[in-house]
Amino acid sequence: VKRVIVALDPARRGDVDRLLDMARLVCGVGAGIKVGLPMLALGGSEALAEAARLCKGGGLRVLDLKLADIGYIMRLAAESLSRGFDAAIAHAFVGYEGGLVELKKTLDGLGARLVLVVSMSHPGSREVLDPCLDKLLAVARRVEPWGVVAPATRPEVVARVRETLPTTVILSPGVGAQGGKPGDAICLGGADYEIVGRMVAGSPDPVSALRGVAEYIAARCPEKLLHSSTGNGPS
Ligand code: BMP
Repeated sequence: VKRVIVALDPARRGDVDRLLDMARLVCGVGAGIKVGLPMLALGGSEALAEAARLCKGGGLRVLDLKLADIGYIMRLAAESLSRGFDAAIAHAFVGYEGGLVELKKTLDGLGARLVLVVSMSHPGSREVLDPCLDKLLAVARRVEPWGVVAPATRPEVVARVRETLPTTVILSPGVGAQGGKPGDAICLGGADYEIVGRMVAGSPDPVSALRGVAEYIAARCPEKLLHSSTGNGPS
């Protein structure tokens, strides 16, 4: 079972093609790829469209614009940018009425799944998001997204999210460059996927780096990899 999603975040224009080429190699090894604002800013909507064509037939293509606006605007953004992606990420704090309910409908129409951010991996998440975690989880319960984002840097938060949302897919970023250890989110928190960016994409040998991360997780909790906790997670 593949559990590692690679984040493709170019730091300069020259990285765009390098990362898209690299993604073709890691598609077969990992669980999929994630692109977001750096790819849009440096590669334009063409680079996003190209990313949406990667990993066809195996692997998730996740669009991470972390949408946080009124439903109408999120709908316009999703309609023009999320075509071809399997999933798109938005912030849970936007709430249901006039916001996420509209985005979810739009994504349904495009055949893409919704993922909501309920907690983040950086230390600042403790200031506002974490004290509101119960409310954000309540939004998630109402919206019923396919997935939620919870921090690999704090597996205890992932575990709380898992407890509240037993059948929702959890994607956990923060592994490697941000200090999370591979396997913390899956093995200790019950996440379905770990998202890894720089640790893999910045390595001179991304395929080996990705294999290393995947094998490390598999050795830590082989039983978790055999059975997805949600039943609608990785297969
Ligand atoms: P890296 O492994 O290089 O730190 O990259 C992490 C990736 O996960 C980035 O694409 C970032 O946007 C995303 N991410 C995160 O780091 N923390 C969050 O709380 C939510 C994210 O989507």
